[in-house]
Amino acid sequence: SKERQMKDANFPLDMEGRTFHLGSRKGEVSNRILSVGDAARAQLLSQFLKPFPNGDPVFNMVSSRGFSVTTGVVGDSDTTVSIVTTLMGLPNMDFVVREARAVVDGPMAVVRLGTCGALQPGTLGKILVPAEGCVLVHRNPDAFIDSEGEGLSPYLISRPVLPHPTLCDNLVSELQNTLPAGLDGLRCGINCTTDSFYSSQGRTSNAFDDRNENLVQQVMEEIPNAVSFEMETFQLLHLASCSKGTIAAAACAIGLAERANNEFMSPKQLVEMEEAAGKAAIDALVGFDLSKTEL
Ligand code: R1P
Ligand code: URA
Repeated sequence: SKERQMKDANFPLDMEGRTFHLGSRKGEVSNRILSVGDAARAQLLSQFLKPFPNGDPVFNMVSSRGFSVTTGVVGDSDTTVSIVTTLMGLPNMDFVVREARAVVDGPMAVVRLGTCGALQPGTLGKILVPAEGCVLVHRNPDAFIDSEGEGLSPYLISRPVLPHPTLCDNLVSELQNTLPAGLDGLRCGINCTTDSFYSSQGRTSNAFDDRNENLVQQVMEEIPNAVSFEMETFQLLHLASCSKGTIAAAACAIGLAERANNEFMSPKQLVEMEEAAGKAAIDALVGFDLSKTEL
């Protein structure tokens, strides 16, 4: 609750050793984490987690900030996975990765299963995998200052960060096995993480000065193999690459909305894909050798 007494302003923990935002403590989070955006996806995929061999039930908690952690054993294995709801955007992924890292001992593997805007024609409903990397597309506020912004680009595109190659390969082969359309159901390329669902994904609005009418075209010209727009993967892959070899990360996202023709998946199709891709992501985590997080 809000009344928790915290200690250590540099990395706050409460008196029970719980982190400030994710709200978990040692023993509650597995070394293998499936990060999903929302509570409904976490709930759907918790069907793949079973009670612990000692009889303890599947662990579940929701923090005061709305993050949830569900930890259990996968199938007949004795391997645990935690499903964490990461909510939306770069700062929330930062909380999840840093605060999970703080309460887990040893190497970690994290896979994100999200939804995304599908950039390539004909990829609505496919799973888009940033096997070739992930860039950050973000608004450049300086460009919007009337007196000083002239000549500055209103949106900036970072260089790509890469997923962990073995974890990403595991994910692709599990997806191939699990998706109804097999290989046809997925497309690999570059993902673009953005700092807005709206402006930096090229959604236009009369309510704001966004200068983004040509942004999708610019992204596709600069990154011809861009497959998706979403809002967290860059932060996950970037932090993993800065984790001193302790975190392996990979990601995939369901093409929920196709940008070229403005089509949306139906809720029923979305649940089917979440279930298939979620199973694949969990199996990819279970099959990953944690001693190989270092690149
Ligand atoms: C925007 O609607 C949200 O959907 C995508 C974006 O990354 C953003 O978080 O992912 P999730 O479905 O995982 O939330
Ligand atoms: N998530 C996003 O970030 N963008 C989309 O268009 C759909 C889902």
